[in-house]
Amino acid sequence: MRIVALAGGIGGARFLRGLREAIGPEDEITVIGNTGDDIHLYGLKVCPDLDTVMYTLGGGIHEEQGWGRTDETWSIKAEMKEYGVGPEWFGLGDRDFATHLVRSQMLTAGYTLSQVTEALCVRWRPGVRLLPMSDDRIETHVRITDEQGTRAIHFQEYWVRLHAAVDAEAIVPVGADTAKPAPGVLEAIAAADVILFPPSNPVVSIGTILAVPGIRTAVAAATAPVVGLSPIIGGAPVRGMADKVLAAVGVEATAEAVALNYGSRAALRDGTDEGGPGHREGLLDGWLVDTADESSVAAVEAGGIACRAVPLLMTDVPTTAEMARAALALAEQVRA
Ligand code: FO1
Repeated sequence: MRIVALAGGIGGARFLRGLREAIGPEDEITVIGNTGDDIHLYGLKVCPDLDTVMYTLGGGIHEEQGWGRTDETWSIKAEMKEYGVGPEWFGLGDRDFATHLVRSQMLTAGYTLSQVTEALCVRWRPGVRLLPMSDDRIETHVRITDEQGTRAIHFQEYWVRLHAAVDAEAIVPVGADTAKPAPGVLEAIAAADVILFPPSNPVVSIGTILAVPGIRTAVAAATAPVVGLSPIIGGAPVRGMADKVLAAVGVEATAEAVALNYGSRAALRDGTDEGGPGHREGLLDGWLVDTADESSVAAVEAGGIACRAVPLLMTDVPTTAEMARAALALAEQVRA
């Protein structure tokens, strides 16, 4: 079975580790990774979500933190500080720096981000095919208003420096409108037997991947069932700032609202989805909510999306593998 998963950072990576446990030897996973969180620092290209997936699946992740390398040291950061060179608020460790050096060196030599990611994965052997959503530069910016006025800042500054403490007014994936999907992305979606949306951020992770022209339409038109897992449990994100960025796009931070915002693919199939200006295709056939949100199942189903309530806290790999099995089982149930 060919499984395609769209993934952000920590939540996506942890889900994929469970998914890898849940599948058989003949199954294969292609991950389409978000690159909207990418940031250029010290002349280097840093790809937090691709690296988080690669390190998590490759056994090199700092487990408690969820990002960065295990057994990390911080000499370069301390040296940069002595030169007065920041940003101090973004933690790049020595071991992690090596990844950004190799990536940037290869990009400067003319390789694409897809080629570089493939090369980095030769070391990490993540057990999945990891594709960036695009080889083109895309950076998510967040519009905020604070004492300095209204301005757009990089997503990493919003999240890491400001801890999402200021309201997000708008989310803009800068560069997405003219970007192309990376080689293999549309082909993988078209050839998939199952498409999964892990419990990643629906706006700045999966939403950004879907913002690359062609990807949203390819998912909506895929022959494979599309099943998502809610990143919202009991009205709050399990981790991260999904509530803040959902508010910016006018969506309530509930498992039900996130599903209905992705929309149902049934409308497309039964012809009630007529298109027109501002039209967005529905994407989901199935949706998993946590047992804490069991009461939202009926409303999601009324929206044309098959819904089940199962435990969705990724406490360890076996529990996460159970979630993945539930997602694959739902995909079989909704297969047209
Ligand atoms: N998250 C933090 O909360 N603080 C950091 O200093 C930080 C540095 C960092 C460096 C490399 C990397 O790959 C990820 C890093 N993250 C850090 C995580 C990252 O900001 C976000 O969690 C993701 O971009 C959201 O998916």
